[in-house]
Amino acid sequence: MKQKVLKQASLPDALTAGLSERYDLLELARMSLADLAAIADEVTVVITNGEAVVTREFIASLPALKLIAVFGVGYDGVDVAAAHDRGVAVTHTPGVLTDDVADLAVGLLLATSRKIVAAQKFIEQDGWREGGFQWTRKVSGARLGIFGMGRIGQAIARRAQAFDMDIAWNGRRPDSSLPWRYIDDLRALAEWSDFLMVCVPGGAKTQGKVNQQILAALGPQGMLINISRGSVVDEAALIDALDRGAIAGAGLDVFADEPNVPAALQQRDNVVITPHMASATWETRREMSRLVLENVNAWFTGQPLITPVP
Ligand code: 8YV
Repeated sequence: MKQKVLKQASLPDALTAGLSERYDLLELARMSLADLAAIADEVTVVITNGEAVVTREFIASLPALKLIAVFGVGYDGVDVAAAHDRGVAVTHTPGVLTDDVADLAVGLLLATSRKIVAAQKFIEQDGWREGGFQWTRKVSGARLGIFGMGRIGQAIARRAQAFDMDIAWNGRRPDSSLPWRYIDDLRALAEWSDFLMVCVPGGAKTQGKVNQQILAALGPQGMLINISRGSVVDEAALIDALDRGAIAGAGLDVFADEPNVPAALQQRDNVVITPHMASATWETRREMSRLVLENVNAWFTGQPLITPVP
């Protein structure tokens, strides 16, 4: 008999198919509370994604649970402490998506500073016949402040070096093995930066860290780019800063309440928005799927997990 695996969030079709081949894959979205209760003590593995939430209560409702496999590098949606309290392992998909996220970060940086989306609208709305497009802001040689210098932050820094950008960063602690200047305080980093790039993980420790004060420090010429989690930025403060011209613009792949994007962040020529798609290329989604499947298979065959959350 196939083992029961519970799919708790949306996953790529190919991963769903791969899981269904080996396991009895149950979809939470198609189940009633009674359905769930009926199989709760047979579910040993839950698969979730980077956006969904796995609470302590949900973990408690599955007494046989042993593994939560996250399709994504960020696991801030999972109550990891609750999982570990219960002896439930958590895995994620680090590494394989680093390049894509860094690529989109640079894309948003360029699109925001050079107003690429507004420029396209300008042509489409026949503005060009009336005159030239507004001038924009230079990227090459500008100052890039990176908040969070993990794998993704470093990949962004390496790309930014090719643009001769001056790079500094802030994070939990300095790291002398890195070639980029550490600035001890986020506010000071924002003050120094032309572009502030948010790369820290989501979760309680970083909730609302980019607040009104940080945006004020970034200043009327500064631009904010966020490819991490919407929770890191105080979205109301960001909208207010944009309304008042307290910052010059923003490039955002993530939002506080996805998929709801405040109307106040839309239709602005100084804000570029994308639908949490930084890791969504065919190549990377295939690798992320492979890693999820390998972790689940490792669990069921008694092998060490490939990419456990520490
Ligand atoms: C995905 C992500 O969009 O890796 C992450 O943490 O947020 C993204 O790669 C997400 O996990 C897919 O649902």
